[in-house]
Amino acid sequence: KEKLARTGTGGKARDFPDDGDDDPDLLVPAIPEDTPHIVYRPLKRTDDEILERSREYYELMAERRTVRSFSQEPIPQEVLDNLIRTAGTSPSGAHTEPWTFVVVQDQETKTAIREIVEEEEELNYNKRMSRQWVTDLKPFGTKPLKPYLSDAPALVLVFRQTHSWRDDGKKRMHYYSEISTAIAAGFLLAAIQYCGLVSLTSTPLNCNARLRDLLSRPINERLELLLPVGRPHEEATVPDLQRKSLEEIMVKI
Ligand code: IYR
Repeated sequence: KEKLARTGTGGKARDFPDDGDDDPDLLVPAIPEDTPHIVYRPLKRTDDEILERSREYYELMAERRTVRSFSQEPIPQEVLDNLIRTAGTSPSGAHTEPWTFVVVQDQETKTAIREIVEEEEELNYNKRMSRQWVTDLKPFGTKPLKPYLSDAPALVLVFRQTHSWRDDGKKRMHYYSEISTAIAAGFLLAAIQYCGLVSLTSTPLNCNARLRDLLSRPINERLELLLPVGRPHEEATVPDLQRKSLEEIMVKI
């Protein structure tokens, strides 16, 4: 009855996540059904503290800028570990944690990534992207040449796992893997900003298969983002952009 109630093609409502096919021997949740629920009582803060913290966090995040020119100064391994730990605290559909963060510090691998991305971007800018798209990017000064990919001390490649496998070898569904991975990437960008480093939110077009192979990732993983992480180059500049005002982005009802 529940399935019939969903309208549209194949009995599935639009907005309904891919929920797989019911396998009669698999109607056992991937996480134990009898998982206990425990009391959650985080530190209680006063309204004044909450107000002060909301202001401070906004001011910190408003300072974040995408940087396209990086210093080669290395960053401590423990910092990278903590950034990825933070990204891993993100919420996810049915707690599937559908992400893998590949952190590349090895110079040869960074150079190999740069070569693949530059080769594809050359085609993107000259053939695959529309003239309108290329025109719209002009104010940002982006180019097919990407020195930051070999200069930045670390590259974080964010992969989305479309599904995984249970211990018994059966397929495990990853519901809402796109939005879950996007939220985790947001946590990561916020953590990078909080600790005082910078990043570039890049989405290399058409590089998925080649980078997945280079980094030996399995076929259930898809590259969503490539983030150089480090300190800005001393001469780094950013375009003088303004953000939309609160009134433009918020509707109060
Ligand atoms: N991926 C290309 C093009 C690009 C597209 C958008 I939309 C941007 O905001 C920035 C760049 C590149 O990295 O150059």
